[in-house]
Amino acid sequence: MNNRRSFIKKVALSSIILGQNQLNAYSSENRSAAKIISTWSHGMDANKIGLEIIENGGSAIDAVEKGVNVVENDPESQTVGLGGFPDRDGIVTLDACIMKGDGSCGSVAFLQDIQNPISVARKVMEETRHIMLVGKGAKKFALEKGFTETNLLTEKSKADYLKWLEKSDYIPNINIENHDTISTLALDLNGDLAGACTTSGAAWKLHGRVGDSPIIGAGLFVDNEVGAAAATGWGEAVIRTVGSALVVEGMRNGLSPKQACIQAVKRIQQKHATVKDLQVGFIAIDKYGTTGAYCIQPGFNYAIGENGKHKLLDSESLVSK
Ligand code: SD4
Repeated sequence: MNNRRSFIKKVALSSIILGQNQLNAYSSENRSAAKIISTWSHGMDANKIGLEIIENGGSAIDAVEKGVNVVENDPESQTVGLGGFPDRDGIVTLDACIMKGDGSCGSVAFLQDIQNPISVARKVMEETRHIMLVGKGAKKFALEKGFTETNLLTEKSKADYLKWLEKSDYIPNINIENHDTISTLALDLNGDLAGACTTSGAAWKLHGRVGDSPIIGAGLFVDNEVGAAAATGWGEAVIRTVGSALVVEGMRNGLSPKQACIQAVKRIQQKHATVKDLQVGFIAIDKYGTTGAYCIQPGFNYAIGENGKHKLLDSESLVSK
């Protein structure tokens, strides 16, 4: 080999090695120790439990499940689990899904009388060859796995339902009864990502309606190679645009988590004649622990936990205040 050729080869090789080293340095410098992000103010409660798990070396999947369990168990939270608003027939039906960064996932939809749908979804993921169970089958599976039957309709939600029945208007209120799904995303010390999304869905929905929250790719998507994203808000708009997968693909193509959330919100805008009465919010985290969020209407907030501390942030929105 002539000298010039061998010199060029050596330079090319060393720059590949240097490039790789720089990349590694970038990864480790940018990797947050452990981080968790959740939708809405009740995300603070989920994050407190979840962050403790990952900061003590536990897994992201445990953090997101145990975190959202807190909100599912809270009767005051009228959009998730126990105390969730019923559908227009007065029946509480729950949707949830869970996903790990390696692509494993589980989901339940139209589940009734079981307080912790996210934990049932985790059992579907870990103990079956399937991804999604719905309705009676999901409940049967949950009971077989030791979950107990619970009346989820609290006196408070029943009273709200009876009041709604007086007029039976079906006009979703932005930022009120339709948009408090708890979605939590976590990055653990091992560098693994996981996400969970659980809800009683849109209040006063048609009996049988399923939203985006149990649909992998719509309500939630997680990929260890890139990042994770989750949605809250009007599920029909999120399903139509495969919202959370779109956010993750945006990050895969080089967008920051926030830019990727903006892109997904703009896609929703493109696909709807108007976003005047529509609220959707996205949260995202990349594999280095950088987080971002974006929504259509002002009023969406999200919680972040890292380094033993917690904060609640207002999301920027497409529509200005
Ligand atoms: C749904 N995305 O069922 C959910 C609604 C939500 O509190 O965010 N609910 O469409």
